[in-house]
Amino acid sequence: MTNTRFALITGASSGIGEACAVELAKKGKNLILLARRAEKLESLKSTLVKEYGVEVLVHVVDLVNIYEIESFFKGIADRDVDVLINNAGLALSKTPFEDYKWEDFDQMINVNIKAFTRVAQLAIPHLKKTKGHIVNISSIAGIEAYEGGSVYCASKAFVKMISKALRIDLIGTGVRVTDIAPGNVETEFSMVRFKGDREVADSIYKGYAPLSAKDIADTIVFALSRPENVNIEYLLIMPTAQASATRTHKV
Ligand code: 8X3
Repeated sequence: MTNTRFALITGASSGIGEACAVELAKKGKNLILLARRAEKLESLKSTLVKEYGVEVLVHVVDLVNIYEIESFFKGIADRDVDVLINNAGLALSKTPFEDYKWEDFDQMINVNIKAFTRVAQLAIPHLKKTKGHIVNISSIAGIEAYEGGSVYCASKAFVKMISKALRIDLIGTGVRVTDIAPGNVETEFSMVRFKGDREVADSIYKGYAPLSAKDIADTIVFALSRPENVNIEYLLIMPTAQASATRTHKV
């Protein structure tokens, strides 16, 4: 990891994205951080610049708008990006398929599938130039469907399969592709899914030790720091007390 190169992180203002920004900054990595929330990005930037002396560029991008993604990439055309952490994604609600609000399906498809795909596509020329590394964040939901999870689970299966396809399409370029699939990580994820219902959101993480965003970020830093001939292709990471998407031992 050299100093003129940048790691690009989507969904960088909280959770796994923010933790990746922190852990990479600790390693001296320059960062390009994307999110919707300007204040959170600015405050993260000032902490990272002060604490670790890295260069941090922040961009407020609404990933639902593909034109904003395209215009962002035009703006960083002369930057050397050698890491993409394609992290932005969300679940909205946990509801039987037929009762789901279309707007929730639409939002998940827009962010988890469409934006995810366009970001990866536009990052690839950078990564080919730098022989870089794409880290896609999927989920245990990408390999196990569960009640009320329909489109969210399907969107994460999409991430898993695109990751595999990218490995094939990028073979011979030196670009590495890693799919990190977390289980229960205590972040804003559940507050977003349950639309601000703190009690329900907290109940997801009660009675056992869930993963922290840092646990995932540490693993990502490990994958990124392997020698060039080593591609960690897929890692499923769960709390010790979680054995499947629907089986968590709580006390
Ligand atoms: C987050 C984990 O099990 O809530 O992707 O889908 S889960």
